[in-house]
Amino acid sequence: MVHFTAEEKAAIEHSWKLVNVEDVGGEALGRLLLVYPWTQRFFDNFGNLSSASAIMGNPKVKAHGKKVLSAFGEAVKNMDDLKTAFAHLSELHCDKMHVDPENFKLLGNVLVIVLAKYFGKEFTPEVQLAWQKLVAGVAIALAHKYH
Ligand code: HNI
Repeated sequence: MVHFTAEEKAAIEHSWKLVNVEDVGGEALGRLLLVYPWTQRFFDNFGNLSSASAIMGNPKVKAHGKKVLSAFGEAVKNMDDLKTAFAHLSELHCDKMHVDPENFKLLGNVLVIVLAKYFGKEFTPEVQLAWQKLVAGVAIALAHKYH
């Protein structure tokens, strides 16, 4: 299980307050679709994903990215028990969406990179490490109910 120090929790809680879930979530999902194009098959109802600018400007990508990143808000509130917090979403992604859980790690890593871009110098190595641990914990929790 991923364990967070008090400093890591404080760093995540502080930086989370500064995150615009629509901008960061939209960019993270957009980059996932661009960098790992096979992930596009889960979103075949999203319309035009034919180029980088189409993906990054697609309102459905933005809206869904916001939804996904908002769910990270639950992770920020439940750092001590991510498995319980994400049990329902894990079942949904397994049984309904059939998403290969490897993709959760990809999205998490893309998210850390996008956060680094938004925060710039404030994304110190300590803050970055805390976020890396959080996205890893979320990926594990989302994979937990797979069978
Ligand atoms: Ni994901 C729906 C959260 C990663 C594919 N996803 C959701 C919803 C949330 C969510 C919240 C809305 C559920 C509902 O309708 O009740 N997804 C998350 C989180 C991660 C994640 C926190 C973090 C790693 N999802 C991914 C990845 C993929 C993915 C990596 C595919 C590559 N998700 C989906 C699909 C849906 C979805 C597909 C349904 C979309 C739709 O049509 O509404």
